[in-house]
Amino acid sequence: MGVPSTFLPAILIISCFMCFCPDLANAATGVTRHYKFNIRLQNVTRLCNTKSIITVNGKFPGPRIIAREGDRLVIKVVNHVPNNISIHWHGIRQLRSGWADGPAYITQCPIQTGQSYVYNFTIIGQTGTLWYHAHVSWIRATLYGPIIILPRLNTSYPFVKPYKEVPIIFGEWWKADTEAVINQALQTGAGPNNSDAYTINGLPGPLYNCSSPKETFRLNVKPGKTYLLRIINAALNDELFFKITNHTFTVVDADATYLKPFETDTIYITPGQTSNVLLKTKNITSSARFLMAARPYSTAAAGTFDNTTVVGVLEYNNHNMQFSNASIKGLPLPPLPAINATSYVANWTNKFRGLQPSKVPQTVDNRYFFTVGLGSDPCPKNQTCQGPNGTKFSASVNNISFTLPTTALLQARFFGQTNKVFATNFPAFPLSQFNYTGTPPNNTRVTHGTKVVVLPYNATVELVMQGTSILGAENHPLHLHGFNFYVVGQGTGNFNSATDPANFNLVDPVERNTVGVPAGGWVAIRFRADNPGVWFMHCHIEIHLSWGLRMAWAVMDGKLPNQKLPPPPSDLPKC
Ligand SMILES: *[C@@H]1O[C@H](CO)[C@@H](O)[C@H](O)[C@H]1NC(C)=O
Ligand SMILES: *[C@@H]1O[C@H](CO)[C@@H](O)[C@H](O)[C@H]1NC(C)=O
Ligand SMILES: *[C@@H]1O[C@H](CO)[C@@H](O)[C@H](O)[C@H]1NC(C)=O
Ligand SMILES: *[C@@H]1O[C@H](CO)[C@@H](O)[C@H](O)[C@H]1NC(C)=O
Ligand SMILES: *[C@@H]1O[C@H](CO)[C@@H](O)[C@H](O)[C@H]1NC(C)=O
Ligand SMILES: *[C@@H]1O[C@H](CO)[C@@H](O)[C@H](O)[C@H]1NC(C)=O
Ligand SMILES: *[C@@H]1O[C@H](CO)[C@@H](O)[C@H](O)[C@H]1NC(C)=O
Ligand SMILES: *[C@@H]1O[C@H](CO)[C@@H](O)[C@H](O)[C@H]1NC(C)=O
Ligand SMILES: *[C@@H]1O[C@H](CO)[C@@H](O)[C@H](O)[C@H]1NC(C)=O
Ligand SMILES: *[C@@H]1O[C@H](CO)[C@@H](O)[C@H](O)[C@H]1NC(C)=O
Ligand SMILES: *[C@@H]1O[C@H](CO)[C@@H](O)[C@H](O)[C@H]1NC(C)=O
Ligand SMILES: *[C@@H]1O[C@H](CO)[C@@H](O)[C@H](O)[C@H]1NC(C)=O
Ligand SMILES: [Cu+2]
Repeated sequence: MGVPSTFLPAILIISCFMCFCPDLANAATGVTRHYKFNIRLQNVTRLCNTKSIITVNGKFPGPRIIAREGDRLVIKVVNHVPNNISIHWHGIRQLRSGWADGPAYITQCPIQTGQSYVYNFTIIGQTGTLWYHAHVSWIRATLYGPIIILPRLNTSYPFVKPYKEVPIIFGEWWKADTEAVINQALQTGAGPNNSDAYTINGLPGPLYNCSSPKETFRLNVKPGKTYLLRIINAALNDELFFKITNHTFTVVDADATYLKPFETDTIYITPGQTSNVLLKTKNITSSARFLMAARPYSTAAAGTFDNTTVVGVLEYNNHNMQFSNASIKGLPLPPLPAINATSYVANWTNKFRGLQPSKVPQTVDNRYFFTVGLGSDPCPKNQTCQGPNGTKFSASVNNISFTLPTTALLQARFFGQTNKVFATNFPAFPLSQFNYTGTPPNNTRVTHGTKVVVLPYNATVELVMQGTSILGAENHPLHLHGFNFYVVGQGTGNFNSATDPANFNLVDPVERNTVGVPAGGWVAIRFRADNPGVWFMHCHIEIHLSWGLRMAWAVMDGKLPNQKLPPPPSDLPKC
């Protein structure tokens, strides 16, 4: 198992997903790895409740994709469920392969029931942990899994070689059908029902009612070894703190880019972010157990989000010891920061520095200032709405709540049907200015539209994203498709264009694909538009995305042949 997949039938490759493919260490680099994703319903029981969920190959969480930097991935996705499906390979740059990016109605029409689509792309210049997830409605609630990118052959990590590597994927579980939850919320205008549990690798742990001992994640470790935890926040709506009692971590990577390592006892991670951290185990010779726990960071009103705690167990020298919920509940919970610990989050973001010599653009061709935040829409005349003051919740960027088109933007662009599908006048600055982090104006009405920003090929972009306090200041983890960006600055309150840029880090900023716009603050990023296509940018809190906190960048082709987007594959789904 794990030899170049071209030598093996697909069925053998699938059985390899759950092991760690030891032979991959010797496999050539630059190979093509084939995967087949059958999207199927699967009955899964959690917390005494059995539910039919959408899965990849019947697995929850989905199977691991393992590749080396430089490899090509060819993933055939076959839709056997009643819902429309599309899959996003979150964080993969998709250089000149925008047709494989995945967001429904942005780069492709969804894969309809009974149809299939082959995602075909290479991994260029990225090593670490990324992930895949469905990118249509709330299907990603159960359809997600890790993408593990190993260094090129004969290249090693810039840190101690880990003894073992372990994915740690946080998720969010509803007993109800999540499609019903989001459809009801959009219909009534109210916030969605809270989730019932958080999960670690699909398991909620013993602090929830009716959790069976099998529903707890257990990590068995040996003493005195270094473990690489590949952490992914796949939760729909919640940023999380994560901690293990009496242990510390060394953070070495964020969103598949290397960091200047730093120590911490508490990880903070937003939906959409990934991070590799080293865990050095203690020199304990007897058997011992420690709790690992995660719970949210939020500044939203109490009751409007799931404030429960998921725990798993770190077990030393455990030779299949008997496991009871009671024995686990007796262990001390690691002391996590307060749920509203905004200062911890601000400090955390400040610790991130890129390891490699930075390619951050030193000069800027195009500057943008976007407000991001919540808002509300008036209730339709013949309806009663359950959002704030009888309105419907909404969310926007520069006061525009983005409407998904009925055909994919990238197809429209490629086939010259732009005018019918989207407008190119997305505003570079807010249309009306106000004290974004002060008392909001009483008219929070937003307009709706399908508008994009057009960028010339290779333009350097600086974007300041300013959080607003409309309906409450919250952190918004903004995710950009098709690029990594450099986080050059952040602050609280309103961005000051006269004084803040002087403090930008243009030396060693972190390079990533998802960054939190701080609650009641701002963040500044830079990137180079070197990837032709149409690239979605959105809040990775799924309910904010559903409410319209999303927009797109249309990056034009360059002059040379290798600066152009190739034509779409022949099996690209149609609307
Ligand atoms: C799930 O359970 C239901 C009810 O028991 C059953 O009808 C259905 O066939 C099951 N689905 C799968 C995929 O096993
Ligand atoms: C994937 O893309 C490459 C490069 O365009 C092409 O050579 C190859 O045939 C494609 N593979 C499949 C299965 O579509
Ligand atoms: C864990 O840390 C606490 C507080 O620092 C300490 O009292 C306790 O002895 C430690 N337990 C173990 C098993 O290391
Ligand atoms: C969680 O939220 C509920 C409802 O607002 C509240 O009663 C409870 O105290 C909160 N629990 C924690 C741990 O914050
Ligand atoms: C956090 O919440 C607590 C109550 O749970 C409150 O006393 C405190 O003022 C809040 N802190 C911040 C920074 O909002
Ligand atoms: C944030 O960092 C500052 C400066 O290092 C420190 O004084 C403060 O205690 C930190 N706050 C939190 C919540 O960690
Ligand atoms: C409200 O009116 C619209 C258009 O007239 C109609 O499509 C919709 O079904 C009505 N909704 C309700 C709840 O009556
Ligand atoms: C609802 O309306 C009242 C009275 O106009 C106002 O004081 C309050 O701030 C509004 N609440 C929201 C959430 O908009
Ligand atoms: C904006 O509002 C905040 C919070 O009320 C206040 O502290 C700040 O002074 C205001 N800024 C301006 C420029 O009015
Ligand atoms: C909204 O604000 C404007 C001016 O800021 C004021 O004239 C108007 O009365 C306010 N409306 C409500 C409903 O508070
Ligand atoms: C992109 O622009 C930079 C200058 O900003 C230039 O050095 C570089 O050659 C350009 N790259 C391409 C591929 O055009
Ligand atoms: C699936 O997508 C097609 C094409 O956009 C659309 O016409 C159809 O209504 C969708 N079906 C469902 C069940 O959402
Ligand atoms: Cu958001």
